[in-house]
Amino acid sequence: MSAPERVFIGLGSNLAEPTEQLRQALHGLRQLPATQWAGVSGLYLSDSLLPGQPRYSNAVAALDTTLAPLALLDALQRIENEQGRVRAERWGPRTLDLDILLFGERLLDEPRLRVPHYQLHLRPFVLYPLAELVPGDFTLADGRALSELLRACPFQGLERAGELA
Ligand code: PH2
Ligand code: MG
Ligand code: MG
Repeated sequence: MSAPERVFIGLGSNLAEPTEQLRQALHGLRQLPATQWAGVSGLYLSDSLLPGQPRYSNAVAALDTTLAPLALLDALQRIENEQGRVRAERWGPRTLDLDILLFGERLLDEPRLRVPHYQLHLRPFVLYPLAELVPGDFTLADGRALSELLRACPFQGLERAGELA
């Protein structure tokens, strides 16, 4: 059997009691096959990147998995669908968004999946929770130091609102 890889999942919700959606999603993540729980960040609240939408609840979870990347993506999309995700418009409000941010040391550029997540460096609601789960000198698979990404992406507009688990 292949060795497990550490993956980081970004969770987001801005509909139907967003923080409860995240808690329910964590439950779903704990049930994934071939996958061990490795931790979750605190809860973060922020305005949507798109104006006029409800505020978001966000967090990042860490998992160790032997699933292949696209099998993990399928499983995450099943959890999104189970929690009532409707794919009406790109970047529309959503009950649950589960994004694969990092997948071990892999660099993936496939039609369904780009890893590291293509906008990770622009999103304080991803970078700051991620930083809670890794050592201070953490480097992404593409060589970028997380400390540099944090320096370039201020904690602006972000509110840390306690623990999720
Ligand atoms: N996700 C988006 C668009 N805008 N804004 C916040 N604060 N948090 C998100 O997760 C988010 C967003 C599309 O994925
Ligand atoms: Mg998504
Ligand atoms: Mg997203």
